Amino acid sequence: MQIQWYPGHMTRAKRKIEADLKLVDLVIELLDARAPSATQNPDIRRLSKGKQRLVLLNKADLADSTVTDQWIEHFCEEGASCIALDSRKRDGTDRIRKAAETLSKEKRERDQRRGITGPRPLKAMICGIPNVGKSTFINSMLGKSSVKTGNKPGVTRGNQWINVNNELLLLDTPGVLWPRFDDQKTAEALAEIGAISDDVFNPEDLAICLLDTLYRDYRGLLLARYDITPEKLEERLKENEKDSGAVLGVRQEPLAILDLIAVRRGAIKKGGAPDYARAARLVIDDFRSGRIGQISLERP
Ligand SMILES: Nc1nc2c(ncn2[C@@H]2O[C@H](COP(=O)(O)OP(=O)(O)OP(=O)(O)O)[C@@H](O)[C@H]2O)c(=O)[nH]1
Ligand SMILES: [Mg+2]
Repeated sequence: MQIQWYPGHMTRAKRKIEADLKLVDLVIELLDARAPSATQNPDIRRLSKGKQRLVLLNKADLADSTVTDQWIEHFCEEGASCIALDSRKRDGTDRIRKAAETLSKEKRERDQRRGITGPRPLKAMICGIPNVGKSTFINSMLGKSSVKTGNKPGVTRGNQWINVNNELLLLDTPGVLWPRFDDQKTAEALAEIGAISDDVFNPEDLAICLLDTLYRDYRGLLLARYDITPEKLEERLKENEKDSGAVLGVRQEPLAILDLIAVRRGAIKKGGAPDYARAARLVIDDFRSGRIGQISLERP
């Protein structure tokens, strides 16, 4: 499956991020805890070189906590500060504030010594790909819903300063991706977690990719969610093989599982054929909202 998505507003947003980087003491980059590698924007990495960086693994409530711990270790080994969190809650805010203060202390003291500034608030830019939870995170730091959030990519459209208190200013930015995904595994993960507009890929193809990953890494959770026993799956695989013969190059299990999900959830068209498009959307939604379980798509 080929996926690319780089709408024009992202080019403008990237330019604005580049310009505003000069104004901040540090960059707080939100990654999705379920796919911390796929959700790292190489352009932002490049533009913010030389800036202090705090990595937040957001939506950790949806990810496999054992794998998240491995990612934290991985980022720490790289020399970054890294904290996992669920932005909809407020329990991580103190830790994050302290980490931001520690990271920017030296620069702010240096600026003051050079007479560039007097005592002033810490200024941090919040960046990350679309829908990763940047605005939700800012609201949690504020303790109230002040900036607009929404469960689709592209909610925030311009940079906006938020005064958390007189000591901390956060810059909310629009989610940006990069012009070409060299690796389609990255593009698939981005689509699976909802960072890419649902209009630019075929949900059935995406659901098959997702089911393939889940069947490999989280078989127990997947089969339990849809009441699929190994016997039922075996039976379905045999029926499908009889009907169509094995399709070369395509793993049969994800297809058979999608069939069984369609039946189980009543995603059936008039005439009795499975409604694959509906079943696919259902699986993708279940995954995105954590109903299949806590799942990580990538390991360090
Ligand atoms: N489960 C879970 N959902 C979250 C978390 N953080 C944010 N969300 C949800 O993710 C969706 C996107 O959140 P936003 O804060 O609008 O994301 P954004 O990064 O600002 O998105 P853009 O402005 O489009 O770039 C919303 O439905 C949030 O409720 C989290 O830690 N856990
Ligand atoms: Mg936003």
